[in-house]
Amino acid sequence: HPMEPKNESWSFPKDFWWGVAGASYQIEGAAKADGRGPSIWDVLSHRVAGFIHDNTTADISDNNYYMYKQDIARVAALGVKAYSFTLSWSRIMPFGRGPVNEVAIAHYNDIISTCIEYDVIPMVTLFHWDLPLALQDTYGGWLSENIVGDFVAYAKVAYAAFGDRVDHWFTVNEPIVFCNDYPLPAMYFKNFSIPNAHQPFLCGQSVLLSHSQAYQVGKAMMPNATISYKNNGGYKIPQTNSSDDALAVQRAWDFNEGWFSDPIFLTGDYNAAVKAYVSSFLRPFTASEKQTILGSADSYAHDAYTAQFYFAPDSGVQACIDNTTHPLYPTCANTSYTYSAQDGGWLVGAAADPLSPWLHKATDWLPAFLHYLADTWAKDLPIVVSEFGFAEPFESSKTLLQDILYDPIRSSYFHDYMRAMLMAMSEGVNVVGCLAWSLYDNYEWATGFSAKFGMQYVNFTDPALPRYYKASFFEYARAFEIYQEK
Ligand code: GBH
Repeated sequence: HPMEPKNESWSFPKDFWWGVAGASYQIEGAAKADGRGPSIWDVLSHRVAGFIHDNTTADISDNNYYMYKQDIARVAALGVKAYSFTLSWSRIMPFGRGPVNEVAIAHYNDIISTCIEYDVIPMVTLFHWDLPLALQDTYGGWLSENIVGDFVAYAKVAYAAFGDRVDHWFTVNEPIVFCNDYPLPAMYFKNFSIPNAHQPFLCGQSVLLSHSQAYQVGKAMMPNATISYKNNGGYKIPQTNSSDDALAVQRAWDFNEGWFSDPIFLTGDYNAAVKAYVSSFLRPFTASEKQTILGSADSYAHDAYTAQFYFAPDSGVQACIDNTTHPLYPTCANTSYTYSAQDGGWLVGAAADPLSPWLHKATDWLPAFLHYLADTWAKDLPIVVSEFGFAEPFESSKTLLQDILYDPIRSSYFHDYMRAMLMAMSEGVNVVGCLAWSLYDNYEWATGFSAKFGMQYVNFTDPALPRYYKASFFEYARAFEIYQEK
């Protein structure tokens, strides 16, 4: 990776795009409208007792399905250059495969035309966790390689319908997260008698095959498009300089980012650590599959929110054992890591369970993080920060509108994030765009509506669901007023 200073002016180049992101199930609502088929998230939110922290569903959420025109207008009004959204697979293909729902195609066509009308670049993700229920019921969803053909067929429908106007595509969002979510709650989804400990890796295998084939098909249909997938994970910092802690950090990279990025960016196959774990139960990739997987991305896209400290357990970093009796998947991925914000002097976000606050304002580590991604995987490919954002502490307990709209910690997160990104760019890291999560408060998966990532507040108690800009949105926009080359 050539480390020539490329950007000594500490400004974003003219063609740098900064945007905002949201995802289908989290924002659309209209869960039963216009022929949408159910997804696994309809089951998780409606049927699985205790699964959603505040017992809410996303049946209505931001009602973006009906309010997208004003949503895009509000984003454009602040000068935002890109809008990243997801297609709902089960809206387009209600059964995950077979008939295409033309009403859904017309809907997304209008979202895309509206973006273009407002001079906002549309960026499309094909899959952000809301798997068509029919595919889960029929063959276990991502657990089965049957999904590969169905995903590629769905991708083709999307490319054919939208590829004339959409140049930026992400196949899947955060496979580390949705694959580790297997097994799904056993009472609510058919049990295919696959050991729990194997399920995440069967999913990972299907993802690598699906992504890489969808990439090839996409490039054949849209030679000028940029196609990638979204990685995720915090920067991993060793707690001490011991060799055991260094091993713990490497283990974490290997079983998280490296699980997908090593095959796609480096070798066409799993890294040695993952391979040792999966070889007894996963078939090896064929030579031609490896060839398809290797290089199947035009950029390195990473959802880069935060950083965490990692350390080895007292017993040292042990070999990963295929423990099929483990109640859940064995956490080969994690060895041990601490969420202790004290170690980094970081502010802690309100994002999750107070016992596992994964989100820290660790923007001071971002330059090192971006260098690591560039040196390890991206090499000469551009880097896209495909999500980043912060949940303002105590926001949920505020009652006055003026207080809700004043979010100084999220504002300083965005401000410092921009500066840290510029620092890395000044040192030669080629970041071409960033997408802030999120355009407004939305359905935060298992946390329901209790964690808020929005740069706009949505009053969910008012049926009109009015939107209001928070201070952080102005701060984000201001960074580009100041730092973007004119
Ligand atoms: C993103 O994932 C998602 O793409 C997006 O949909 C989501 O709204 C956004 O983050 C904000 O959360 O609670 O300690 O068990 C970021 C990666 C993976 C981080 C799951 C939180 C749960 C950690 N996320 N993780 S914990």
